[in-house]
Amino acid sequence: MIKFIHTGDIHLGLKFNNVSFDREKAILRRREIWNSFERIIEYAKEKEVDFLFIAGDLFEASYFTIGDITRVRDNFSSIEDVNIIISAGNHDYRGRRSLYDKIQWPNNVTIFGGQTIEKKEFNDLNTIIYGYSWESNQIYENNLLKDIGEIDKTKNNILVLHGDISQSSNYLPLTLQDLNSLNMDYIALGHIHKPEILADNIAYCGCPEPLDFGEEGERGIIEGTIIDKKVDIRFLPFSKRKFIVKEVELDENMNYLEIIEKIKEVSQGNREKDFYRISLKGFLNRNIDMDNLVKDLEDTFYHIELINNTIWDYDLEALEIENRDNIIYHYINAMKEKGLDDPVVKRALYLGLEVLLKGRE
Ligand SMILES: [Mn+2]
Repeated sequence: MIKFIHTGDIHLGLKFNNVSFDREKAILRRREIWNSFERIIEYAKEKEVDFLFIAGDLFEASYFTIGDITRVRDNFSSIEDVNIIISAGNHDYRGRRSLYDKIQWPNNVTIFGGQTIEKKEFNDLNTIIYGYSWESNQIYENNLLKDIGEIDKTKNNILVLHGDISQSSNYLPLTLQDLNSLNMDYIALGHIHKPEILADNIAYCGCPEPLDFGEEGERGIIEGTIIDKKVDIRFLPFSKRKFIVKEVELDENMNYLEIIEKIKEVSQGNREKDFYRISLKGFLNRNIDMDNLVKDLEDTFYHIELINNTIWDYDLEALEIENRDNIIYHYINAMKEKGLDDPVVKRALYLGLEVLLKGRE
Protein backbone atom coordinates (compact mmCIF):
# COMPACT_ATOMS: atom_id res chain seq x y z
CA MET A 1 0.00 0.00 0.00
CA ILE A 2 1.09 3.58 -0.69
CA LYS A 3 -0.41 6.82 0.62
CA PHE A 4 -0.16 10.12 -1.18
CA ILE A 5 -1.25 13.75 -1.27
CA HIS A 6 -1.75 15.49 -4.59
CA THR A 7 -1.54 19.28 -4.74
CA GLY A 8 -0.47 21.95 -7.24
CA ASP A 9 -1.30 25.46 -8.45
CA ILE A 10 -0.34 26.89 -5.09
CA HIS A 11 1.11 30.06 -6.68
CA LEU A 12 3.30 30.93 -3.71
CA GLY A 13 4.53 34.51 -3.89
CA LEU A 14 1.60 35.83 -5.92
CA LYS A 15 1.24 39.58 -5.30
CA PHE A 16 -2.48 40.02 -6.01
CA ASN A 17 -1.93 43.23 -7.95
CA ASN A 18 -5.08 42.93 -10.03
CA VAL A 19 -7.69 42.05 -7.48
CA SER A 20 -10.60 44.07 -6.17
CA PHE A 21 -9.55 43.91 -2.54
CA ASP A 22 -7.25 46.48 -0.95
CA ARG A 23 -3.48 46.33 -0.50
CA GLU A 24 -3.63 45.27 3.12
CA LYS A 25 -5.80 42.26 2.31
CA ALA A 26 -3.62 41.45 -0.70
CA ILE A 27 -0.51 41.29 1.49
CA LEU A 28 -2.35 39.16 4.01
CA ARG A 29 -3.64 36.86 1.24
CA ARG A 30 -0.06 36.34 0.07
CA ARG A 31 0.88 35.20 3.57
CA GLU A 32 -2.18 32.99 3.79
CA ILE A 33 -1.01 31.09 0.72
CA TRP A 34 2.32 30.42 2.40
CA ASN A 35 0.46 29.38 5.47
CA SER A 36 -1.69 26.87 3.57
CA PHE A 37 1.38 25.47 1.84
CA GLU A 38 2.95 24.92 5.24
CA ARG A 39 -0.27 23.36 6.52
CA ILE A 40 -0.09 20.88 3.64
CA ILE A 41 3.47 20.01 4.64
CA GLU A 42 2.35 19.45 8.23
CA TYR A 43 -0.61 17.39 7.10
CA ALA A 44 1.65 15.17 4.96
CA LYS A 45 3.82 14.58 8.01
CA GLU A 46 0.91 13.88 10.31
CA LYS A 47 -0.66 11.41 7.85
CA GLU A 48 2.72 9.79 7.19
CA VAL A 49 2.16 9.74 3.44
CA ASP A 50 4.72 8.16 1.14
CA PHE A 51 4.41 10.82 -1.56
CA LEU A 52 3.55 14.47 -1.91
CA PHE A 53 2.86 15.24 -5.58
CA ILE A 54 3.10 18.85 -6.72
CA ALA A 55 1.66 19.11 -10.23
CA GLY A 56 3.13 22.47 -11.22
CA ASP A 57 2.70 26.18 -10.42
CA LEU A 58 4.15 25.70 -6.97
CA PHE A 59 5.29 29.34 -7.10
CA GLU A 60 5.07 32.52 -9.17
CA ALA A 61 8.51 32.81 -10.73
CA SER A 62 8.14 36.55 -11.44
CA TYR A 63 7.81 37.42 -7.76
CA PHE A 64 9.85 34.66 -6.16
CA THR A 65 13.24 35.21 -4.53
CA ILE A 66 16.08 33.00 -3.44
CA GLY A 67 14.84 33.53 0.11
CA ASP A 68 11.43 32.22 -0.86
CA ILE A 69 12.74 29.09 -2.58
CA THR A 70 14.94 28.45 0.45
CA ARG A 71 11.86 28.57 2.64
CA VAL A 72 10.24 25.99 0.33
CA ARG A 73 13.35 23.81 0.63
CA ASP A 74 13.38 24.07 4.44
CA ASN A 75 9.75 22.97 4.52
CA PHE A 76 10.58 19.96 2.38
CA SER A 77 13.56 19.14 4.61
CA SER A 78 11.22 19.04 7.60
CA ILE A 79 9.38 16.01 6.18
CA GLU A 80 12.32 13.84 5.16
CA ASP A 81 10.25 10.64 5.20
CA VAL A 82 7.89 11.98 2.52
CA ASN A 83 8.97 11.71 -1.11
CA ILE A 84 8.20 15.03 -2.74
CA ILE A 85 7.67 14.90 -6.48
CA ILE A 86 7.56 18.08 -8.56
CA SER A 87 6.57 18.54 -12.19
CA ALA A 88 6.92 22.29 -12.81
CA GLY A 89 4.20 24.19 -14.69
CA ASN A 90 3.89 27.41 -16.66
CA HIS A 91 4.24 29.81 -13.71
CA ASP A 92 7.29 28.08 -12.19
CA TYR A 93 8.74 26.62 -15.40
CA ARG A 94 12.20 25.15 -15.21
CA GLY A 95 14.01 27.27 -17.76
CA ARG A 96 17.69 28.14 -17.80
CA ARG A 97 17.54 30.56 -14.88
CA SER A 98 15.01 28.69 -12.81
CA LEU A 99 15.08 29.06 -9.04
CA TYR A 100 14.66 25.29 -8.90
CA ASP A 101 18.28 25.03 -9.99
CA LYS A 102 19.72 27.70 -7.68
CA ILE A 103 19.77 25.67 -4.49
CA GLN A 104 20.62 22.23 -3.20
CA TRP A 105 17.57 20.04 -2.57
CA PRO A 106 17.35 17.37 0.12
CA ASN A 107 17.24 13.70 -0.92
CA ASN A 108 13.50 13.36 -0.51
CA VAL A 109 12.81 15.88 -3.33
CA THR A 110 12.55 14.94 -7.02
CA ILE A 111 12.16 17.70 -9.58
CA PHE A 112 11.61 16.37 -13.07
CA GLY A 113 13.44 17.76 -16.09
CA GLY A 114 12.02 19.19 -19.29
CA GLN A 115 13.44 17.20 -22.19
CA THR A 116 11.05 14.30 -22.04
CA ILE A 117 8.87 12.48 -19.55
CA GLU A 118 11.23 11.09 -16.94
CA LYS A 119 10.70 8.31 -14.48
CA LYS A 120 11.88 7.67 -10.99
CA GLU A 121 11.67 4.29 -9.29
CA PHE A 122 10.95 3.81 -5.62
CA ASN A 123 11.75 0.14 -5.19
CA ASP A 124 10.93 -0.09 -1.50
CA LEU A 125 7.44 1.23 -2.33
CA ASN A 126 7.09 -0.85 -5.51
CA THR A 127 6.25 2.36 -7.34
CA ILE A 128 7.39 4.23 -10.45
CA ILE A 129 6.61 7.94 -10.79
CA TYR A 130 6.59 9.61 -14.21
CA GLY A 131 6.82 13.36 -14.60
CA TYR A 132 7.84 16.31 -16.70
CA SER A 133 8.66 19.96 -15.97
CA TRP A 134 7.84 22.77 -18.36
CA GLU A 135 10.90 24.58 -19.73
CA SER A 136 9.03 27.64 -21.01
CA ASN A 137 5.70 29.21 -20.21
CA GLN A 138 3.79 27.85 -23.20
CA ILE A 139 3.59 24.44 -24.85
CA TYR A 140 1.44 24.22 -27.99
CA GLU A 141 1.75 20.64 -29.08
CA ASN A 142 3.66 17.68 -27.89
CA ASN A 143 4.31 14.02 -28.27
CA LEU A 144 5.32 13.73 -24.66
CA LEU A 145 3.08 10.86 -23.70
CA LYS A 146 4.53 8.67 -26.46
CA ASP A 147 7.86 8.67 -24.63
CA ILE A 148 6.39 6.68 -21.78
CA GLY A 149 6.20 3.40 -23.69
CA GLU A 150 5.39 0.12 -21.97
CA ILE A 151 4.84 0.30 -18.25
CA ASP A 152 5.73 -2.35 -15.68
CA LYS A 153 2.33 -3.60 -14.56
CA THR A 154 3.71 -5.35 -11.50
CA LYS A 155 4.36 -1.91 -9.99
CA ASN A 156 2.29 1.14 -9.06
CA ASN A 157 2.62 3.62 -11.92
CA ILE A 158 1.83 7.28 -11.38
CA LEU A 159 2.12 10.27 -13.71
CA VAL A 160 2.44 13.83 -12.37
CA LEU A 161 1.86 16.49 -15.03
CA HIS A 162 0.84 20.13 -15.55
CA GLY A 163 -1.38 20.43 -18.61
CA ASP A 164 -4.71 21.31 -20.14
CA ILE A 165 -7.34 18.71 -21.05
CA SER A 166 -8.33 20.31 -24.32
CA GLN A 167 -8.09 19.64 -28.06
CA SER A 168 -6.10 22.78 -28.63
CA SER A 169 -4.40 24.87 -25.98
CA ASN A 170 -1.18 26.82 -25.47
CA TYR A 171 -0.77 25.03 -22.17
CA LEU A 172 0.19 21.49 -23.02
CA PRO A 173 -2.99 20.09 -24.58
CA LEU A 174 -3.96 16.63 -23.34
CA THR A 175 -6.89 14.32 -24.03
CA LEU A 176 -8.53 11.98 -21.54
CA GLN A 177 -8.35 9.25 -24.13
CA ASP A 178 -4.56 9.54 -24.42
CA LEU A 179 -4.20 9.67 -20.65
CA ASN A 180 -6.40 6.61 -20.22
CA SER A 181 -4.42 4.60 -22.72
CA LEU A 182 -1.30 4.98 -20.55
CA ASN A 183 -2.74 2.49 -18.04
CA MET A 184 -1.43 4.50 -15.11
CA ASP A 185 -2.70 3.69 -11.65
CA TYR A 186 -3.04 7.40 -10.98
CA ILE A 187 -2.54 10.62 -12.95
CA ALA A 188 -2.03 13.72 -10.81
CA LEU A 189 -2.81 16.77 -12.95
CA GLY A 190 -2.24 20.49 -12.40
CA HIS A 191 -3.15 23.69 -14.27
CA ILE A 192 -6.94 23.93 -13.87
CA HIS A 193 -7.62 25.67 -10.56
CA LYS A 194 -11.00 24.08 -9.99
CA PRO A 195 -10.65 20.63 -8.45
CA GLU A 196 -12.05 17.94 -10.70
CA ILE A 197 -11.99 14.18 -10.47
CA LEU A 198 -12.06 13.21 -14.15
CA ALA A 199 -11.95 9.45 -13.70
CA ASP A 200 -11.31 6.96 -10.88
CA ASN A 201 -7.60 7.42 -11.53
CA ILE A 202 -7.26 10.93 -13.05
CA ALA A 203 -7.78 14.23 -11.25
CA TYR A 204 -7.04 17.92 -11.14
CA CYS A 205 -6.37 18.79 -7.50
CA GLY A 206 -7.16 22.49 -8.06
CA CYS A 207 -5.46 25.23 -6.06
CA PRO A 208 -5.44 24.82 -2.26
CA GLU A 209 -6.29 28.53 -1.85
CA PRO A 210 -8.52 30.32 -4.37
CA LEU A 211 -6.88 33.40 -5.89
CA ASP A 212 -9.80 35.65 -6.90
CA PHE A 213 -13.55 35.88 -7.55
CA GLY A 214 -13.12 33.76 -10.67
CA GLU A 215 -12.31 30.87 -8.33
CA GLU A 216 -15.53 30.28 -6.43
CA GLY A 217 -16.35 27.12 -4.52
CA GLU A 218 -14.44 24.63 -2.39
CA ARG A 219 -10.65 24.45 -2.81
CA GLY A 220 -8.30 21.92 -1.30
CA ILE A 221 -6.06 18.94 -1.93
CA ILE A 222 -6.51 15.34 -2.99
CA GLU A 223 -5.47 12.49 -0.78
CA GLY A 224 -5.33 8.90 -1.86
CA THR A 225 -4.05 5.39 -1.49
CA ILE A 226 -3.14 2.57 -3.83
CA ILE A 227 -3.76 -0.85 -2.33
CA ASP A 228 -3.14 -3.93 -4.50
CA LYS A 229 -3.06 -1.70 -7.59
CA LYS A 230 -6.44 -0.21 -6.70
CA VAL A 231 -6.46 3.56 -6.35
CA ASP A 232 -8.80 5.37 -4.01
CA ILE A 233 -8.84 9.18 -3.97
CA ARG A 234 -10.85 11.84 -2.21
CA PHE A 235 -10.98 15.61 -2.31
CA LEU A 236 -10.26 17.32 0.99
CA PRO A 237 -11.31 20.99 1.41
CA PHE A 238 -8.27 22.82 2.73
CA SER A 239 -8.56 26.55 1.98
CA LYS A 240 -8.65 29.18 4.69
CA ARG A 241 -11.09 31.36 2.77
CA LYS A 242 -13.52 31.08 -0.11
CA PHE A 243 -14.72 33.50 -2.76
CA ILE A 244 -18.48 33.79 -2.98
CA VAL A 245 -20.48 35.53 -5.70
CA LYS A 246 -24.22 35.94 -5.09
CA GLU A 247 -27.24 37.84 -6.37
CA VAL A 248 -29.67 39.49 -3.98
CA GLU A 249 -33.05 40.69 -5.19
CA LEU A 250 -34.36 43.94 -3.71
CA ASP A 251 -37.62 45.80 -4.11
CA GLU A 252 -38.48 49.47 -3.78
CA ASN A 253 -40.44 48.94 -0.56
CA MET A 254 -37.42 47.72 1.36
CA ASN A 255 -35.90 50.19 3.78
CA TYR A 256 -32.23 50.52 4.69
CA LEU A 257 -32.32 48.04 7.56
CA GLU A 258 -34.29 45.48 5.57
CA ILE A 259 -31.74 45.64 2.77
CA ILE A 260 -28.89 45.09 5.26
CA GLU A 261 -30.74 42.12 6.74
CA LYS A 262 -31.46 40.62 3.33
CA ILE A 263 -27.78 40.80 2.35
CA LYS A 264 -26.73 39.26 5.66
CA GLU A 265 -29.13 36.39 5.01
CA VAL A 266 -26.91 35.09 2.19
CA SER A 267 -26.40 31.69 3.71
CA GLN A 268 -23.40 30.46 1.77
CA GLY A 269 -19.94 30.54 3.29
CA ASN A 270 -18.70 32.23 6.45
CA ARG A 271 -19.16 36.01 6.73
CA GLU A 272 -16.20 36.42 9.05
CA LYS A 273 -13.77 34.66 6.72
CA ASP A 274 -14.82 34.64 3.11
CA PHE A 275 -14.67 37.14 0.25
CA TYR A 276 -18.18 38.13 -0.87
CA ARG A 277 -19.27 39.85 -4.05
CA ILE A 278 -22.99 40.57 -3.95
CA SER A 279 -24.79 41.85 -6.98
CA LEU A 280 -28.02 43.66 -6.18
CA LYS A 281 -30.97 43.24 -8.53
CA GLY A 282 -34.52 44.52 -8.70
CA PHE A 283 -35.74 47.96 -7.61
CA LEU A 284 -34.14 50.28 -5.12
CA ASN A 285 -35.74 53.04 -3.11
CA ARG A 286 -33.90 56.14 -4.32
CA ASN A 287 -33.28 57.38 -0.79
CA ILE A 288 -30.98 54.49 0.06
CA ASP A 289 -27.37 55.58 0.51
CA MET A 290 -25.26 52.91 -1.15
CA ASP A 291 -21.93 54.15 0.22
CA ASN A 292 -23.18 53.85 3.76
CA LEU A 293 -24.64 50.45 3.02
CA VAL A 294 -21.24 49.01 2.13
CA LYS A 295 -19.62 50.57 5.18
CA ASP A 296 -22.26 49.20 7.52
CA LEU A 297 -21.94 45.73 6.00
CA GLU A 298 -18.17 45.80 6.42
CA ASP A 299 -18.71 45.50 10.16
CA THR A 300 -20.09 41.98 9.71
CA PHE A 301 -18.29 40.76 6.61
CA TYR A 302 -14.55 40.10 6.36
CA HIS A 303 -14.81 41.38 2.78
CA ILE A 304 -17.85 42.53 0.85
CA GLU A 305 -18.30 44.18 -2.53
CA LEU A 306 -21.67 45.37 -3.76
CA ILE A 307 -22.39 45.54 -7.46
CA ASN A 308 -25.46 47.70 -7.86
CA ASN A 309 -27.57 46.48 -10.76
CA THR A 310 -30.83 47.77 -9.33
CA ILE A 311 -33.14 50.27 -10.96
CA TRP A 312 -34.15 53.33 -8.99
CA ASP A 313 -37.73 53.46 -7.96
CA TYR A 314 -39.66 56.57 -9.15
CA ASP A 315 -42.39 58.49 -7.40
CA LEU A 316 -44.84 58.14 -10.28
CA GLU A 317 -47.53 60.43 -8.88
CA ALA A 318 -45.10 63.29 -8.41
CA LEU A 319 -43.69 62.75 -11.90
CA GLU A 320 -47.16 62.81 -13.46
CA ILE A 321 -48.02 66.09 -11.76
CA GLU A 322 -44.71 67.66 -12.77
CA ASN A 323 -45.04 66.53 -16.39
CA ARG A 324 -48.77 67.06 -17.10
CA ASP A 325 -48.04 68.65 -20.48
CA ASN A 326 -45.31 66.44 -21.92
CA ILE A 327 -44.41 62.98 -23.17
CA ILE A 328 -43.40 61.70 -19.73
CA TYR A 329 -46.99 61.92 -18.49
CA HIS A 330 -48.29 60.04 -21.55
CA TYR A 331 -45.53 57.47 -21.32
CA ILE A 332 -46.28 56.69 -17.65
CA ASN A 333 -49.97 56.31 -18.43
CA ALA A 334 -49.42 54.12 -21.46
CA MET A 335 -47.27 51.78 -19.38
CA LYS A 336 -49.75 51.81 -16.49
CA GLU A 337 -52.41 50.55 -18.91
CA LYS A 338 -50.20 47.60 -19.75
CA GLY A 339 -50.18 46.78 -16.03
CA LEU A 340 -47.30 47.52 -13.67
CA ASP A 341 -47.82 44.22 -11.86
CA ASP A 342 -45.90 42.64 -14.71
CA PRO A 343 -42.22 43.04 -13.68
CA VAL A 344 -41.17 43.28 -17.32
CA VAL A 345 -43.52 46.24 -17.93
CA LYS A 346 -42.37 47.89 -14.73
CA ARG A 347 -38.73 47.46 -15.65
CA ALA A 348 -39.43 48.86 -19.13
CA LEU A 349 -41.22 51.87 -17.58
CA TYR A 350 -38.33 52.63 -15.27
CA LEU A 351 -35.64 52.20 -17.91
CA GLY A 352 -37.68 54.42 -20.28
CA LEU A 353 -38.11 57.07 -17.58
CA GLU A 354 -34.39 57.11 -16.98
CA VAL A 355 -33.79 57.94 -20.63
CA LEU A 356 -36.60 60.49 -20.87
CA LEU A 357 -35.60 62.29 -17.68
CA LYS A 358 -31.97 62.38 -18.70
CA GLY A 359 -32.97 63.79 -22.11
CA ARG A 360 -34.84 66.57 -20.37
CA GLU A 361 -31.78 67.62 -18.38
MN1 LIG B 1 -1.89 27.58 -12.05
